[in-house]
Amino acid sequence: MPAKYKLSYFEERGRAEILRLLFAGAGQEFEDERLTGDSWAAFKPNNNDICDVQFTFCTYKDNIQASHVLEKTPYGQMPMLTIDSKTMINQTGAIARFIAREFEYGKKLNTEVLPKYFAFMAKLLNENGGKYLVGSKLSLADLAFFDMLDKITGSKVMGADLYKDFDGIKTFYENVQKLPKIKSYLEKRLPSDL
Ligand SMILES: N[C@@H](CCC(=O)N[C@@H](CS)C(=O)NCC(=O)O)C(=O)O
Repeated sequence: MPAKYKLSYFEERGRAEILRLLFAGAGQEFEDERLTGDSWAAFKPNNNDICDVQFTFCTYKDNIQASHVLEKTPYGQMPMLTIDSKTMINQTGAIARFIAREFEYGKKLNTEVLPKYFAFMAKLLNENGGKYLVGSKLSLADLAFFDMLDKITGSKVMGADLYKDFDGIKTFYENVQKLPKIKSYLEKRLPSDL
């Protein structure tokens, strides 16, 4: 049976909006619970006996405990995602990553969104001679595009075929890497996963 999702947050878009958008973009139904005043006060714990707060991801196997525990949010904050009335996830980033994984956002980005975007960028590059996006020297546009490529090149989610069908974009990426001032910066910069 497909899972049932309940997203709890205040009436605002706030931190929950990216999560609502992720569900909407995946075409996935979810209960969009909006809490205010007393209903939030009842959901927010006033002591630490709710669940093991060391964990962002709490699953309750015991139904009696679950029905008691699921009346409250573990950290006393929202957004909060409840799955099948038995698993609660809090922390916006953790919920977003969970939804993206569940609905294969990485895959769609790679197979559907990126090729369209790359085709557009390849056309721009081509029309401008292939080396820079605008004009005849390095600009903000080039570095913004380079930075995006740099973040996704080598990403496991994007896959090894990232530049398949887009030689011009690969060449652009490598050319910017080789520009002497950029090269010397890249050689010294600190490692980072993001
Ligand atoms: N680190 C948390 C922060 C969550 C947070 O600050 N939630 C606020 C609303 S944006 C909240 O629940 N405030 C009500 C309260 O603390 O009683 C996340 O990223 O989800």
